[in-house]
Amino acid sequence: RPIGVFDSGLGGLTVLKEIMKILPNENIIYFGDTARVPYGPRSKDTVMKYTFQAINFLISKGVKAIVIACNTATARCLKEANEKYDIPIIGVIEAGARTAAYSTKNKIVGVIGTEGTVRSKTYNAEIAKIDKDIKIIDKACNLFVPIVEEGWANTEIARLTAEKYLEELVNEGIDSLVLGCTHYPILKRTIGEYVGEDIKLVNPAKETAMDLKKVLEEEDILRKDGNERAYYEYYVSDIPEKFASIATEFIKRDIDNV
Ligand code: DGN
Repeated sequence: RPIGVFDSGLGGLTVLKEIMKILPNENIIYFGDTARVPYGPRSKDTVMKYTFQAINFLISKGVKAIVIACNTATARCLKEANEKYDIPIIGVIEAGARTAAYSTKNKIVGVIGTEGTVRSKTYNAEIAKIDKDIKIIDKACNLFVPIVEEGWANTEIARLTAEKYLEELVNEGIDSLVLGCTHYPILKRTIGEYVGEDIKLVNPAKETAMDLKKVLEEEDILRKDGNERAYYEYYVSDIPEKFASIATEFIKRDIDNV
């Protein structure tokens, strides 16, 4: 049976990419709610309603486990999803929080994400579970998502925007920065150039893929090396005009079976 990967739109393809690398044998069904993106500014109830609809859709496709690749949806309703459904459902925040908590040396961590993610304080709570002495400086970086979708990740506009949002975090002395939104790994170079080499950028997608592997092993539902190649299917609730260009930017490979 396949794995389901869900995101509010196409940003979750950055997470899918990491899952494909770490679990190359797994069949995957991706669902992006492109008709209703962004989830960032929406209320908890609305994000939960949309997320449960997405989970129901993936379950109707026969998935054995689900990754909520969206930080906003994870922040708003991962807990509720796990209470409601029987199959394993994991989000992206625990993995990102854990990586940041173990990588910081001076115990000052930056967290950036959408309004919904930052307001929910889910990263803060997860980091505090590991080490309550870690100081967190968080910031909603609302312009990053449209900048990435416009294909401007490596431009002067992106650099100036990064400076505007991140100056305060750098001045506060963070030594790790969680890229707490699916789109932000695309800005890694621009952000890295601005904050400098001494600040570690944490991409929760990588650790999430490792977590997924662990869950599949524990549940004994890992797909063993088969003769057949893994298949990937993509579903979206709307085909945006710029679907192809945005999708390839996120996943760096051709997208078929949409
Ligand atoms: N996928 C969302 C997230 O990771 O928070 C970003 C896009 C959005 O819904 N605003």
